[in-house]
Amino acid sequence: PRKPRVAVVFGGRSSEHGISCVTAGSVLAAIDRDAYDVVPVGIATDGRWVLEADEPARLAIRGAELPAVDADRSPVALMSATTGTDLVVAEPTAVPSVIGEVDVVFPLLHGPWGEDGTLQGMLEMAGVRYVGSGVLASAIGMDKAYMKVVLQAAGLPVTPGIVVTRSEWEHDPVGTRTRVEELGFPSFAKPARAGSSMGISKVHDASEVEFALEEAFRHDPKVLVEQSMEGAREVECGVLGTVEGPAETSRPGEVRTGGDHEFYDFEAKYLADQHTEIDIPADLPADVEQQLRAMAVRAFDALSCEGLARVDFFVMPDGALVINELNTMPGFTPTSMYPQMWAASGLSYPALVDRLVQLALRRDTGLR
Ligand code: G1L
Repeated sequence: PRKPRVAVVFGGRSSEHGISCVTAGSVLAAIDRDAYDVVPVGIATDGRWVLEADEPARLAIRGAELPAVDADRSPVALMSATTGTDLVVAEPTAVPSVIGEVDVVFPLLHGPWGEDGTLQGMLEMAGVRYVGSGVLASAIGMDKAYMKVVLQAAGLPVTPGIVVTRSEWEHDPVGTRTRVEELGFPSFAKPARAGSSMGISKVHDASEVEFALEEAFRHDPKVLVEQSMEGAREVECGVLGTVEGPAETSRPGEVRTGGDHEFYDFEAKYLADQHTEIDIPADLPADVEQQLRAMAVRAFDALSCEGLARVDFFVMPDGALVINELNTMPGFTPTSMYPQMWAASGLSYPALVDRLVQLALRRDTGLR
């Protein structure tokens, strides 16, 4: 029988274009070529889908320079191996190179419009299996405000917070300010939907509310203000789906940010920053680790996640656990937290990639 054809789709029209390309380079280098037929598909920053070069090395970081998809390469059309549906229709004038039927898409990006769930929806419509969470979990995973609602409804401990919209701030600045003050200081103002940690700032007192909200509104008209969990440690946990039965968890890892970094920012997260130290496995009492791992699976299930998720916790000085957030599309280079936590749990990066593709191949598309 022919090998399953895996399309690694990356790039995209989001601020995380470069990170996505670097991640694709890692996946392309690690995926088992004896088991799969691999096709690299790039989405340029202008939204064009192209057949990328199968050269993992080209997609590496050079100095501080992030790689990008080459929009001048030939346009590409993907077709579902199950339904025969064309996935991408190039401009009418372009003659796309049809790469043939695709069995699985490995979507290494946020949705084509910078919002998650969109690409997953397109794949659902066409009947193509894909790695990772479906439409709903991907969309919730992208919206910190809805994520809190869902986690809280499942009885999981979350950081107290409020949602502030730009229109509320414009029409009722006094009322908005009061709500932020009632939440207490210090707090964090965060864009509710953003691919990364950009636009987040710490609000130490009432004098900083305006600046923090304006800064966050630059990224999203919906902002979440959350109490700062002072004195908490930041501990993350990898969750990985199984073919049957409950999802599995990795050993947890701790993220320690240096003094001048008020939060685990974009740079620290993606570009191996000197100010950030990671500790895997995290130094936690056995009972706290056990509780944290059980809670990570509950969070994964609360959002109906599939495939994988990274669940981020605050561990309070008394050992109490609070969920900070869940990421359905975590950093995924071999040095990123999620793959590192699995490596420390006995699952190598190539084995992790293979497990995710295998889970996707077994996915029920509802067809046939
Ligand atoms: F497909 C997976 F496995 F679900 C998946 C998708 C996306 C894993 C990790 C990611 N991560 C990224 O795409 C990114 C962090 C490089 C940019 Cl959002």
